[in-house]
Amino acid sequence: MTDATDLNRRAPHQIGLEPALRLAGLEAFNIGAQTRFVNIGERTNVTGSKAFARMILNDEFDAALSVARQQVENGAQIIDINMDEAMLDSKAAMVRFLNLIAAEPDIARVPIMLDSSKWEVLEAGLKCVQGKAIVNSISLKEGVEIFKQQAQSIRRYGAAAVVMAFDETGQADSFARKITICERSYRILVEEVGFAPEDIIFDPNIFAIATGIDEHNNYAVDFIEATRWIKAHLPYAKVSGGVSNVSFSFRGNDAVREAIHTVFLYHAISAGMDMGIVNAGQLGIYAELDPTLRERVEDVVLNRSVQTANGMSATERLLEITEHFKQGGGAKNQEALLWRQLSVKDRLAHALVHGITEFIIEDTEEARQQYARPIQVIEGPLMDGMNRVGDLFGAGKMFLPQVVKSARVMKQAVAHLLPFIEAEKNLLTAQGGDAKPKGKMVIATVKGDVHDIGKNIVSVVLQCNNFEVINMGVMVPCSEILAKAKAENADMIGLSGLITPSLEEMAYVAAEIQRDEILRARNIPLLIGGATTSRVHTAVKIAPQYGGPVIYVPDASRAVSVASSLLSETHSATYIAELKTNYERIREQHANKKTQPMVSLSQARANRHRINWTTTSPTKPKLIGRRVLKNYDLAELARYIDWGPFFQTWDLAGPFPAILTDAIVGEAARRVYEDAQNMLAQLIAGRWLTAHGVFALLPANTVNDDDIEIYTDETRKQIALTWHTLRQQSERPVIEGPNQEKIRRPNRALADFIAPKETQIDDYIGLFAVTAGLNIDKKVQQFEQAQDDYSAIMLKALADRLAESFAERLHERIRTEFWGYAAAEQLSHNELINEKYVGIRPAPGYPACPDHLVKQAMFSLMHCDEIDMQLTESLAMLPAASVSGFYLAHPDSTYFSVGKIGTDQLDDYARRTGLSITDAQRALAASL
Ligand code: B12
Repeated sequence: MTDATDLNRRAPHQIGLEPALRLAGLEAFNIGAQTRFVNIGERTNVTGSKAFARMILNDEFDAALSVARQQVENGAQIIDINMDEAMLDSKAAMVRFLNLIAAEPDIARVPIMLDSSKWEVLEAGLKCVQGKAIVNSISLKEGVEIFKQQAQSIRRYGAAAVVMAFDETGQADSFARKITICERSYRILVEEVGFAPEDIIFDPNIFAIATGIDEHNNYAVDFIEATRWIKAHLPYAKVSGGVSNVSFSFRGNDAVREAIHTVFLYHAISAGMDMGIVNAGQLGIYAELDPTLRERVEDVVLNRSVQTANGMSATERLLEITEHFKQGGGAKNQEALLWRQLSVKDRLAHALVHGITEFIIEDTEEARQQYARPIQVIEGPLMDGMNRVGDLFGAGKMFLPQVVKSARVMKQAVAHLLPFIEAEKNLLTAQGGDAKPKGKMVIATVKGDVHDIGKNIVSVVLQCNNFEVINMGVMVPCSEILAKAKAENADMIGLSGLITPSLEEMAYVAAEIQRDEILRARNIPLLIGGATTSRVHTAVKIAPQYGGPVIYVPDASRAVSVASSLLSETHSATYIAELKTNYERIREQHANKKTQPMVSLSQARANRHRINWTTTSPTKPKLIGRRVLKNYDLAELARYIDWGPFFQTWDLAGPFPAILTDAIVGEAARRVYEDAQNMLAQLIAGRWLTAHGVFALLPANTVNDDDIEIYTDETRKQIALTWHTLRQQSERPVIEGPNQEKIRRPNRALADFIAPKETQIDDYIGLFAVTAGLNIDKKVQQFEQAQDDYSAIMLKALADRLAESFAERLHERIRTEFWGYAAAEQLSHNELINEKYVGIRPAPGYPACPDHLVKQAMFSLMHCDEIDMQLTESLAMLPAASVSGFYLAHPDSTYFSVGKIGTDQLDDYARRTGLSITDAQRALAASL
């Protein structure tokens, strides 16, 4: 073996900066000697995740992106991307996915690990990835020459490399082979290729242990020891590995696998392992593992020889107890109440972490009697428990529904203590003993917007983390938000919104804060969140209105770290400075962004979607006119629920029903789903909500290219409503037709799907508005008064689901019954969700019709007031759980995105609608 000092001498000169593995996505990420273990997200890997592979194979890149996003949100600091699947064009898939990621700043901020066994895939990836990536992997497998060529390329592309302990004779499985190959690779790379040693990441192979084959027993030890050796002898090199391999023999027993990963990492990290591809959901806390399990797992991982009377091996001893720990197994259930034997402090912590309210009052009372003052119960055990919840959430080890449940436990405990605290309030004030919150935020959904859930979730999560939150509710005018922030001496203002008109209101609030001397002088931070907001919009449109910090916050979990950074005494200044530089860069990138080539409106119209109207005869609706459906059967609607978006509300990403068995969020998803089913049953039985709907089926024709005239009756003389649709103006791609001819994709407008007046064909259109949110307030208030935000949020989420399922069910009845153009249709639940029916129901605000204005005319045509639905000044609908839209029946009709439009279309739209250019600009702001 080489003398290590030899290599040490060749270590690069130190010029001030300690050499670190300097990676970057949009943001820099340096891994140096002091960096703690770096976790690499493993779920965007088709070989490791069946769900991800399915998405890619089905061309569902949007869903695949959400997997990447979720990993980053759950704390992955690097994401590993692998497209090595036999049925795929791996190179094309890699390039496409990387390009999609590049357009998502929330994902692209972290560095990418390009993972493939094919060099051409890795190189294609290197060509399009931004920042400094890692190539996973190269090795001596195909000989020195190829190894050197690949390393030189990687060096030219400026990436780092994972080097497998693999040579011409195979993969290294013993300590000796691992270190021999790593050392040889290191020498070639550093001395012959000129590769920076800090850019080398060794993967000395993690293999499965406890397989029953004796030769495998030392695999974990070999890896750990090789890691220790590499860190001591190969300066600046890093060590990584795929952790889940180690526990492969225990597939199907997540509890034991988790324990093995935890123990293995504990020892490997102590030996110097820098990073690993890990499933964060399968990691526990070493110190908290069941002692018997930990000991037996440790015997296996460290290959300790154990002396037992019956001569059992370490593996057999572990196997002996695995059934007992199997998740959901009987033994575990029997143990479920063992925590009741803990001390009261530990019981409170357990209840908080596990969201159990069952014993919270009795435990809080017991604690109160032990402490001198009731406030000490909050400051002591309860805050300790909540801090633990905060840490676990921050580390991606707890998920949103669980945290909201923890908050419910906390609130109930605090509610129990409040009367006692009140009773000694004067005394307390004199002693200055109140628990001091970390900071205070005034949060509101902006004027004209009714979206509640997102903001409430953020409030709960911040409160869990000891921030004081003043939640002003929905539709709050700017002046009230500013006045409240001053009156409360708030440290931060938070704004939320769901629909595009709210974006403008947010920019207005920012400008008003700038105008307000007091708030401006205090440099009060403004946090922006909600479905339509984005980092780019915040940087480009909102932040320039106000000189203080303006921050886009994508989700509740991020809200805590943002708020903490903003208020941190030590690093808020750096944080704000970095933020400003970051947003400045986003503005520059946005300004320099290549705009998609556009065609003129007349060219776009000439390239419309053409329908041969001479061969088409629209079905005349069986019912022409308007129909009101009051008190719709909730049980019927429940059967039509699409559960997919429900999990999104709870920040759990993944397709339904696969999410219920997902390795990371599966358990949290199952629980929240079960709670939803229970509440749904109660809600139906107790008629907690009222659902009303209205629809109208009317004669219609397209006029002047893009306008749909909707007539009061079959004479088609009197216009009830003209819908001014918008047309795609981006230059459309040319594709190959069925006979290899070149076809340009059309520039669509929804008006293309209705027969033009000049064809003299009698065509029809439908309009609808449905709500499932009537009378919700009473029950929500009951929950809130009982300190039960979890149930309040759950009820709103269910009302939203029912509103959407009402839209689905009514559309089905329109097709089969009221209009009857698809009378024989019989589609399954999944087919409905996958829109396998004929026709569409575009809703104003959705991408095919981004203009919200038409809702005014729709509401008056359908007399929505009769079903207690209203519009706000920003055209949001009340109740919040409501949907409105149109029905188009032609088989060609399809959803699309209008995208950006040109000024010629803006002018034309203003002329057609009679709006001023300024008003038209405001209405179409999101499309300009
Ligand atoms: C579920 C949903 C609905 C539900 C529920 C809406 C509701 N009551 O809130 C229903 C079916 C009722 C609905 C209706 C409509 N919807 Co809708 N809907 C969605 C969907 C699919 C998810 C939104 C959601 O609830 N997410 C979950 C919550 C918890 O997330 P969130 O609000 O974003 O909050 C999180 C973060 O943003 C952040 N956050 C939020 N606020 C704040 C504030 C601060 C200070 C901080 C720090 C953080 C923060 O933390 C939260 C928790 O993590 C989105 C598409 C999407 N994928 O986002 C469209 C979407 C929001 N809907 C849209 C539209 C157009 C509508 C309708 C107008 C359609 C129509 N014509 O009927 C109506 C409007 C309803 C109304 N009352 O006016 C558009 C809005 C864009 C636009 N052009 O305006 C979207 C974006 C769809 C799209 N791609 O076009 N919708």
